[in-house]
Amino acid sequence: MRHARRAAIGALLGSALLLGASLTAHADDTKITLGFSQVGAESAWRTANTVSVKSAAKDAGINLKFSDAQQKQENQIKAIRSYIAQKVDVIAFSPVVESGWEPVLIEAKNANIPVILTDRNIDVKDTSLYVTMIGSDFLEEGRRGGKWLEDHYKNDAGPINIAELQGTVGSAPANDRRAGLLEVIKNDPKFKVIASQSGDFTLAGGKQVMEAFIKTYGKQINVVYAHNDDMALGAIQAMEEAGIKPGKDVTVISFDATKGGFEAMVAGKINVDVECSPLLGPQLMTAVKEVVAGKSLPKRIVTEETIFPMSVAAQVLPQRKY
Ligand code: GYE
Repeated sequence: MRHARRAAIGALLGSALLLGASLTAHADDTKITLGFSQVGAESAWRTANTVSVKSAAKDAGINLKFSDAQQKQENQIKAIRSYIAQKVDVIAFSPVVESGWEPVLIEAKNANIPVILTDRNIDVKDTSLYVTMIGSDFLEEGRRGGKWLEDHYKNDAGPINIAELQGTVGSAPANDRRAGLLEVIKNDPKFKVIASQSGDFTLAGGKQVMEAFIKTYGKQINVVYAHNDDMALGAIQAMEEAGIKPGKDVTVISFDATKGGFEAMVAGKINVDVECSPLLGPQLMTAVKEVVAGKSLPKRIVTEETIFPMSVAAQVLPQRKY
């Protein structure tokens, strides 16, 4: 009797467990799987972007496959191919450079896997190769930096010599932040870009390039136009080691507006920081869900941003999220 009861309870428990298991399995089946190929871990911006993508995926209940391409396009292409082979529901990636994406995106299209671009844009003729692009308008950011510069020197006859620390060669933010600056200053001959080189968006790269600039141009440099905060911070180190006061002897313009950039502004070493938000995760997850649900999305989703001059830095810093 007791035995029979135990057996009955056992059977009941067993089927309950089975039911539970099948429910979980079912829930997992319905979860969206997103394959995301990140550029790398080159900057504070990138680290904040990775955290944003991972935590937004978790919050949205999306199964995220994440890979870091170490700033190499070939690694991103490999990652995208493996996501295609794994039959993920959606592929998203932040393209390290603008060109060379057609072949792999055609493969994704043929496999019926929608592709979403985040952060950086690509240069393709057939824009049906991706669903939407979520990220900043880097050209506008460059214009904002350029306009601040013009205004800052409006009562100065010049010449104003600019040394440019470029981001990764061929990347959308490097191309467009440069183009935005040149567009603004082109009609004002007192501004001259006397040196331009890539520091690959890293602190070490920015420092190294700035050391070389100082050797060649010394005191001729009036402005450092750094395509991101990490390179600006590296250039600041190089200037200080050479006895130059960043923010005073040399005007420093930077991009991203990370906490590190803000701290340098509070210390008087960066004069202006053009905001570029890395917190794209929530928007990306919304887009992923909408694509899977068959909704049509705008081709371009632009992040809202502003510009922070040094004078507001101390007041704004406590509210910065990255
Ligand atoms: O400005 C830089 C990062 O693509 C907007 O990449 C991004 C840029 C950002 O390494 O810090």
